[in-house]
Amino acid sequence: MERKIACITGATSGIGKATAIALAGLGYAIIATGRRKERLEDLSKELPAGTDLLTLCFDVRQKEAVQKILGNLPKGWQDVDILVNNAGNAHGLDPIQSGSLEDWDAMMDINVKGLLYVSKEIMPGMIARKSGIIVNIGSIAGKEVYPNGNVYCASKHAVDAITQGMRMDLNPFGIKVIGIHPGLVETEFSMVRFKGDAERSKKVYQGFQPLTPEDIAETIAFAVTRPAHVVLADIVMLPTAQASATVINKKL
Ligand code: NDP
Ligand code: 8X3
Repeated sequence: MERKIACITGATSGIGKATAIALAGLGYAIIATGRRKERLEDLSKELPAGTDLLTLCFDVRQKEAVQKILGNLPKGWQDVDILVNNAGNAHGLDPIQSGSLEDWDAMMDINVKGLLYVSKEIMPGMIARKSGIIVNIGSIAGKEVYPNGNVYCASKHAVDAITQGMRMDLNPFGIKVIGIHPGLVETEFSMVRFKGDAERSKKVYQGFQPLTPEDIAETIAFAVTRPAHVVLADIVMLPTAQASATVINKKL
């Protein structure tokens, strides 16, 4: 049987790494991307023995690098069956009047434009083969806006809109497009948002049980293994203690 290939962006930590492990567990050959080379090199030790792995080190903001690397995948790696657009982060949590241009650029360039650059390289093969699955990692922040979330929420609302648009435009080609929108998942996300402030990051997940990256990965694995005629189009996934972006039952 011909092997199936899953490409996961942002596979060096959190949800992306857990997804690489979960899909490798289903027998997929894995293309794992990210900027941290050492993390990519270490990934092979965490995947099931015998997993075919291709690691690609690049920044999704760098349009030319994305085109060069994903547009010229090595022989045997070109027919990507599943693309998981996961690379992304929040940068800062500030009122709109005091947010920084650097943070705004990072969120729009990585979460929105990076997802588009990557998809642009992978979609043609799926269209030609009339098959494929694209999983876009949105957020509860793409369904609601919360105080100080402004630009991060905008970037994730854009991911939600792009996901809906992809589902329509790729519909004639039998390509499934799945939006996954998690609430609070304990990863390196808050360390990035709060620029390495470990105390502040830890507090985000205190007093309740957050989701784990493995919870999300398990759901992605379930979603991509539905029968050919079924698409789980849009999944909002919250910790039980979370009722909305802002309503969290914390027992502190
Ligand atoms: P992590 O910080 O643990 O992981 C983020 C991943 O994205 C890393 O692998 C990182 O790799 C990669 N990444 C970030 N910036 C770039 C870039 N410029 N180029 C290439 N890769 C990049 O966070 P999560 O696992 O939590 O986040 C994954 C996705 O899930 C994001 O899209 C996030 O918005 C979303 N999400 C997270 C939630 C949460 O509560 N944690 C909830 C809802 C959605 P590297 O640094 O090596 O480049
Ligand atoms: C990550 C979840 O609530 O911090 O997208 O925006 S939240």
